[in-house]
Amino acid sequence: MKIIDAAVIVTCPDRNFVTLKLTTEDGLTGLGDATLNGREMAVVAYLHEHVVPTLLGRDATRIEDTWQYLYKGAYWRRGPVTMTAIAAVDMALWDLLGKATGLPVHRLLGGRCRTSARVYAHASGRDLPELLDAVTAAREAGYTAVRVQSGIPGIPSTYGVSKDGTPYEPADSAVPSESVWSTPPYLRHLPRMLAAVREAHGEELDLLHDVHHRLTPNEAARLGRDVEEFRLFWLEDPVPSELQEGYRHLRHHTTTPIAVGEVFNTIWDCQQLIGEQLIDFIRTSVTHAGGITHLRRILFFADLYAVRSGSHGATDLSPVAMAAALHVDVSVPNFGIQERMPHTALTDAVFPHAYTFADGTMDPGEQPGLGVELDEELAARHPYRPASLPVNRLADGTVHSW
Ligand code: EZ4
Ligand code: CO
Repeated sequence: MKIIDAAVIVTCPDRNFVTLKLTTEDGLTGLGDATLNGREMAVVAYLHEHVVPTLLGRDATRIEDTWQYLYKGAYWRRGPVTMTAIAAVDMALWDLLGKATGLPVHRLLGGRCRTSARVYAHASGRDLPELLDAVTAAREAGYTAVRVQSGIPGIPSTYGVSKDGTPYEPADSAVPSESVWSTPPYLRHLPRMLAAVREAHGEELDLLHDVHHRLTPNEAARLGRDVEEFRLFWLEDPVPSELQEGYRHLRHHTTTPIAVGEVFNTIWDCQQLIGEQLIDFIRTSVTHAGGITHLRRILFFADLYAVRSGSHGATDLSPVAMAAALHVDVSVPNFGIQERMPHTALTDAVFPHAYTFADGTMDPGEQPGLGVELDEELAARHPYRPASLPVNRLADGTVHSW
């Protein structure tokens, strides 16, 4: 099953997506997501210049060998651009193998371990009443787990909160916009916010919260303790994770479950966090951590240490990635939960897909391969628009983690 063509398709159906499309000599096509939010064209260049020429003529069924070739063979290893490019190839090869064998990818991965994948919704509000309404809407839509974020008194704009009712999209400007941050009001606000949500919505709903890398290990330890009584499902990215040993301090001070990993690209980025049992959930995504092949390697390693999956599922991962994540979710033993931010109707029209949502869960479906197609004509009518993630500063101008 020789690869005879590799096309890189960039489209912006309400937001930017990069898709790799491989074609084999028998006319089968496989899709992979290569979207790296705010750095799309860097991956496009990597694919065009360094990956596509090595794919032509290659046997599409040699998935592991192709992964090793692109990773070890490249000499320069790791990093988001490289690993996203490798991920796209890997996803497309699994898609092709599924189509060639007539099997959905989850069956190639060993078959279902569960009926479907539980997902969590995002709920946000500029203030608490708006947040409580958003949680109500998520529950009415069937979700049993909700990520809660709200505006913080004293801070002009906050990460994770949508503006004027439109779906949250942080990549809001060609040149990065700037936001302002202050940790003390946040640390005061969060326990109050969670108390209000518990008061209004009771104890059964699973609650998650994303700190987005903004605290020091000691600030995070204090926050973890302060919110223990609200029994979070997880506290996400409390500390910038370049400092893996920073999580040891946090871990020793709180039983609040910790989720980390959406910015990781390889198993080596989370080796210590998992091996020392410093986290409860690993959030590596299929697109940014080397594809289905490498994500499974991370999850099997995590299973040894009772760390469960919590795959990143923001709108900046395309429907191809969502499908690939769901095939992994239903087939790994240590699935935890899957993030879901619904794509717009236009994005869904560009990427018609077999996966479905019902009763707070998603299912990859039973179509051969990943179960996603790309409407190239519609995609071409929505060309790339540069968009960057914001940069964050403290009030005195110091650059802070966003
Ligand atoms: O900010 O995917 O948990 N989800 C997140 C995301 C990230 C974006 C960055 O591109 O933190 O919304
Ligand atoms: Co996050």
